[in-house]
Amino acid sequence: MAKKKGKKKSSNRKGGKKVRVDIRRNKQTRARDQNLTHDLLSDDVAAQDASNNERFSGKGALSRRRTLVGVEVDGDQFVRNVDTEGCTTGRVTSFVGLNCRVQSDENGREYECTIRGILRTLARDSRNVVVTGDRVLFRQGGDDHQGVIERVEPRHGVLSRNSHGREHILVSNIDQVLIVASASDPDLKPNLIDRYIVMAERHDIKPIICINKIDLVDVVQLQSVAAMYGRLGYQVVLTSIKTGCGIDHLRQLLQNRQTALSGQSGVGKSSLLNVVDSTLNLDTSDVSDSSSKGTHTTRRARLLPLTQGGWVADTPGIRQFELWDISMEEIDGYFIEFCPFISYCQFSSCSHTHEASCGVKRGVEANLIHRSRYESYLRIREEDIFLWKNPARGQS
Ligand SMILES: Nc1nc2c(ncn2[C@@H]2O[C@H](COP(=O)(O)OP(=O)(O)OP(=O)(O)O)[C@@H](O)[C@H]2O)c(=O)[nH]1
Ligand SMILES: [Mg+2]
Ligand SMILES: [Zn+2]
Repeated sequence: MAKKKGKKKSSNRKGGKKVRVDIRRNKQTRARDQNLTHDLLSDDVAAQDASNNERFSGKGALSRRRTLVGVEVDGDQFVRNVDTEGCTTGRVTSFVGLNCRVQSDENGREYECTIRGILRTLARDSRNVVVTGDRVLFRQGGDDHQGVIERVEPRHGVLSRNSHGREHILVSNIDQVLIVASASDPDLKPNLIDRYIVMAERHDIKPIICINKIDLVDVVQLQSVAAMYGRLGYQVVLTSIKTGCGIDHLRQLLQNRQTALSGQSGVGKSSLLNVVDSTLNLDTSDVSDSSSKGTHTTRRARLLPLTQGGWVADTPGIRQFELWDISMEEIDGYFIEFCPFISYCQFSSCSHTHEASCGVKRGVEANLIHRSRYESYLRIREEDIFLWKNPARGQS
């Protein structure tokens, strides 16, 4: 079976380990070669990068090294040992400029935190030192509402996208993605649902499909599409904020989980969250997304606590998510029902498009693979080819 997706990462923390690290800031060339104010105003991620490149001393190209003790997790993340005395655990809920907001597990209060410099030094990628959704250990500062992040715990369920050829993590520790579509106004688009499923599968995050505004149609019309996803093993919930149908079920699905919401503008994501938890009070007439469609300018993710327990991530970047970080060759691996058929393809590199002897195409002809799903596959590939030929479009 030619399943091409990456292996799921499991946390594997073994003993302490000493590592020697370079202290980066003394290796910079010229101080203040970036327009920090402009970056801050236009893009908080770029501003973080800019601040990392700032040089505060006049020592030129001197390099310092320091030994740290900690634990390497899957060879990917280094979790340094910290004196936990006086530290509190918390969750990063958003970024404000260069600081992040952390909600304390201990008292539920929000703290504005800076990031300990050594964490930037240790990070493989300066963009992802601390991201929304991170579980952190922080030390309360002099002011009642301030603190310093000392350590970032190993992440799971990371949603990211490719930005200028580098991974940009939008939000971490996501347990599930709620893919919201609407039965009507805007019309139901299974292709869009499939794109979001591919995104969820790519990141090893459980997708849940929510079809909203069912008050606008005869529910019988939705049965075939709900059954199609149900047969694939995906959970489907049909909802309406007008009739209240499915809302209890949705509330239950979101409880005590960290959920990212995805879906086209206007399908009712904010409206649904408002009825699930009336304290959220989200703006439901926000159409700013449609005007900035395709520009990928918004990079800030926000994590909102639910009264009944659990968190929801409202991320403009996820809403407009396109499959920038997925290569054409791996797409078939994320259509989970294709997998048994791929082994019947004559060529291991089969694209399941024009090849004569293709297991997937035979599966479609025998109605074992739903035609709508196969068409989504073809469409995603086509768009991918377009991006490959027009790489500028893939930059965000
Ligand atoms: N008839 C009907 N209308 C709904 C339902 N849910 C939401 N709406 C309406 O759909 C419109 C858009 O809802 P929003 O909640 O703003 O949609 P959104 O998905 O958050 O949109 P963006 O924030 O732009 O991404 C609003 O006018 C809502 O009142 C529903 O179940 N039935
Ligand atoms: Mg909204
Ligand atoms: Zn094939």
